[in-house]
Amino acid sequence: MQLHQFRHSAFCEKVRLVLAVKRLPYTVVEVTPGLGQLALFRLSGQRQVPVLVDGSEVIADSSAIALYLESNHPSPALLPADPGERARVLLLEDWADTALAAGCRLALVHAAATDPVLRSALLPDSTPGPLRQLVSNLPSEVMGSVGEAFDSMLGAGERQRLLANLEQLAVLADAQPCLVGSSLSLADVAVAAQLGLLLFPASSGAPLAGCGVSGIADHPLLQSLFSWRDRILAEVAAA
Ligand SMILES: N[C@@H](CCC(=O)N[C@@H](CS)C(=O)NCC(=O)O)C(=O)O
Repeated sequence: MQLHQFRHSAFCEKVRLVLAVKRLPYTVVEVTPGLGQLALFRLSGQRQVPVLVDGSEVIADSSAIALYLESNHPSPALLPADPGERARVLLLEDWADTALAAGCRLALVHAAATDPVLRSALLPDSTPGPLRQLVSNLPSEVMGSVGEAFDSMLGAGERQRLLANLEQLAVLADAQPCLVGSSLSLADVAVAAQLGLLLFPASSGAPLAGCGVSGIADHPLLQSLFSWRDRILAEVAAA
């Protein structure tokens, strides 16, 4: 199988985690934003990553890919057999992919506007050195006003809502090792993948690993949530 991806996309991380749990071998095709997405459009009829190619099958969208892998490689299962638990997993997956994803993405973009290390590290690996340098050296006055523009997108209310939801998630993760039932599910994988935008895990490599959105990555009430996330990633790696 081939996974067409952006390395630091949370939706691509979600698919990599599903592939790892199921111990499926695959190769990665790093898509260049812009030009590379034209080729992706020709391949899949749309321009977003992730896209999985399995022989003649071309599947776009992380949830569609997860369901495809679940039906073709059912063991180990990431969707519970019990209908009630399965419904809770699918609802949590959808929340992670929509509201949580939007909040995490805006929080990260806002943080990158004011943090040159984060900004440069998030550029695709194929970015030429001089351009990378230029982006990281953008004057702080310019980036400050970009930060203000993002402030109006991620208003105080949005940030408060993200924080409130993360605090509830921390309570849930403190109460039980997995979000639904007693074993790892697609809900854990989808949530863990999005949390990677707020505090980059070790697998992001230098210099991103350990970097994150200040005020969230270092929030005292959320430390147990990030530890839970690290435990989920360790469980996937050991699968
Ligand atoms: N619902 C999709 C969302 C995928 C998505 O938002 N992909 C982003 C990267 S994180 C993308 O390809 N953005 C480029 C674009 O929209 O042109 C999924 O679950 O896979």
